[in-house]
Amino acid sequence: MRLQLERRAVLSLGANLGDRVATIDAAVRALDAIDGIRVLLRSSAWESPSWHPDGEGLSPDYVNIVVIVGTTLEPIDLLDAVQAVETALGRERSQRWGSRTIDIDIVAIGEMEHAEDRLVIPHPRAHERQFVLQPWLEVDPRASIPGHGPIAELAEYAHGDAWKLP
Ligand code: A4P
Ligand code: MG
Repeated sequence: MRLQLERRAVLSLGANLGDRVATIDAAVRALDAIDGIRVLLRSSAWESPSWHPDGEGLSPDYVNIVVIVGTTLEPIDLLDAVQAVETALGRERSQRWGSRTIDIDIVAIGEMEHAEDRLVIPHPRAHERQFVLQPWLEVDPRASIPGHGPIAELAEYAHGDAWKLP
């Protein structure tokens, strides 16, 4: 048997259509069932106004969570895996930044910095988003984003608002 390196990856899950929390729960179960991915930590559900380059609150509010996974998959295979889960849960990709039943973004993979057409790590907008930083702080308050710094400091300046659901 070959030993495979397991890396820690941070995923952001978001939904603003349908039963948002139920879809996010199903996505976490589906991720954990994939060979090469195990869910280690999961934040509470946080709600926030929809962000769009044209303005906030133009579509229904989102629920977001952060999960920390251990993965032996290569980064591009992890992207394929999360996109397969999105598709299985009814995600339609008609419009960038459009409303969605589920979106799964790869926020970070260890200390990796990586940029190609299909995959940019760390996620280029995660560091400025409360809906990523707040749930992430809950599960790993000492984390940093490569190239940007500690998430506790980034959260002091990030714009937008996010509140924990009861
Ligand atoms: N891609 C590149 N890097 C990554 C990465 N690190 N993780 C590529 C995931 N995907 C990555 O994504 C478009 C393409 O990005 C993919 O094909 C992949 O190859 P997509 O999921 O099809 O479309 P998208 O989600 O609309 O684009 P993107 O760039 O992920 O959008 P954003 O900027 O993440 O915005 N408001 C609130 N409150 N909460 C949210 O979660 N999410 C968005 C999505 C908008 N507003 C939101 C939220
Ligand atoms: Mg996305």
